[in-house]
Amino acid sequence: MLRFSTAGESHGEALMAWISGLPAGLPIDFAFMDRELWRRQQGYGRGGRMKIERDSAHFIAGVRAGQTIGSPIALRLENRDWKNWQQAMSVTDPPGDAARPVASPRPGHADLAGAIKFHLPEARYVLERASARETAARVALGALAKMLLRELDIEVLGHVIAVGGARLPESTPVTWEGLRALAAKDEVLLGALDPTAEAAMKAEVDRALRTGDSVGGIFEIRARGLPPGLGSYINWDERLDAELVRAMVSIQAVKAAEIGGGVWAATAFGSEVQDPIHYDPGPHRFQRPSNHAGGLEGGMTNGEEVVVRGYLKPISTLRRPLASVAFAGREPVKAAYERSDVCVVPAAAVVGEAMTALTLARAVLAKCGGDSLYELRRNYQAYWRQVREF
Ligand code: EPS
Repeated sequence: MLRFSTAGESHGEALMAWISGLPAGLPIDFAFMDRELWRRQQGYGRGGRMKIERDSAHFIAGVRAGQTIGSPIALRLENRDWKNWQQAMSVTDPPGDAARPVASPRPGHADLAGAIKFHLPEARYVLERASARETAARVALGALAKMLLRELDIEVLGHVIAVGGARLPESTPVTWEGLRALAAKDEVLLGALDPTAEAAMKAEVDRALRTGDSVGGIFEIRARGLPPGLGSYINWDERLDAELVRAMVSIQAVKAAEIGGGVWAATAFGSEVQDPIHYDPGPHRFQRPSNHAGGLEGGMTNGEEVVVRGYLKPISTLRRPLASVAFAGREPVKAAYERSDVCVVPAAAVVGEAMTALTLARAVLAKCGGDSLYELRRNYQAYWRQVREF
C-alpha cells in the first residue's frame, strides 16, 4: 500500500517527505525531481519568497545506487529562508523579540480555527504549517509517483484553465504535445495553452496587484495510458473519483474539484452527458466519441483519459486586509498582513499533477501489487492482456 506524509514549517529549518510502498528497483531521475520542484515555484503573481528558495530534494533513506530498494523513502528540502527565522522558529529557545506573532487572524486562512483548536495565543504557529510551502514536499513525492507511472507508460500533466475572470476558450485543443511543451517551458507565465487567454489572465493578476487584492482560478490535470478498472464501485472508499477529488481539495486554497464535465453535467440532460459506447474489432475496441465522464465511471477508470479540475479561491493574505479581531484584547482591527503571493494557480496545477500521480500510483499498486518493479510490470502487463482479450 502506497502511503505518504510530510512534515515541516514554512519558515522552519526544512521540509521532510516520507513515502512507503514504492516497489524496489525503480530508477530515480534526480534531475526530473528538481525540475518538478522548479516548476512549482514558477508563475506570474508569486511573492518575494520564491526569489529566496531554490527547492531541491535530498534523499536520506530508501534509495541505493540510484534505485529504490523497497524500504520507506525519506527526503529533505531545505528552507533557505530559515536563516532569517532561526531565532523566531528556534526548536530550543524562546523567540523573545523575534517572535513575529500573527496578531489578528486572516479571514479565509486557517488562523482562527487553528488557534482555537490548538489553544494557541496567536496564529504564527498555525500559519507555519497551514502554509502552502508544504506542497513542495508533496511535489517531490509526486515526482516519485510520476517516475513509477512513467515505467508503465502512464503520463500525468496539467494546465491552467482560468485565472480570475479570464478563461481558456472552450474550443482550445488540449493535446499531449501541447501539455508536454507547456511543462518543458523555461519561462512560465500562467501555465495556459493559449497565449491570448494567458495575456488576459496576466491582466487579472495585474489588477489584483494594483488593488492590493488576490486572485484564484482553475487548473486541469489529465492522465493518459491507464487501463480500465482502477478503483472500484464495490465500496465507497475504493472509488477512485472520490480519491482524486479528495486529493485536489487537500491542496491549500482549492475549494472545489470536478471530474470531467462534472459541474456542467449537473445542468444538462442525460443524453448530452453520457459518452456513447462503440465497438471496433481493431486494437482500440471499445470506443467513446466523447469523454464527459473524465475517464471515470462507477468510481473506476474506463480506459479514457482521466480529467480532473481543481478550483482555487483567491489567496487569503491580502495587502489591503479585511476586518478581523485582535487575538489579544479582542478589539476590531485589520487582519494581519505579511509577504504573500497574489496568484498561485500555475503552482497549484503542478501540485495537482503530483497529487493525481500519487493517487493513480496508489490505485495501480492496489490493483497489481508488486514488491519490485519487475513484479509490478509483470502483473500490470498480465492485466492489460486480460483487458485486451475481453
Ligand atoms: C504562503 C506564504 C508565502 C508563500 C508560501 C505560502 O510565504 P512567505 O510567507 O514566506 O512569503 O510564498 O509559499 C511558499 C513558500 C512555497 O514554497 O510555495 C502561505 O502563507 O501559504
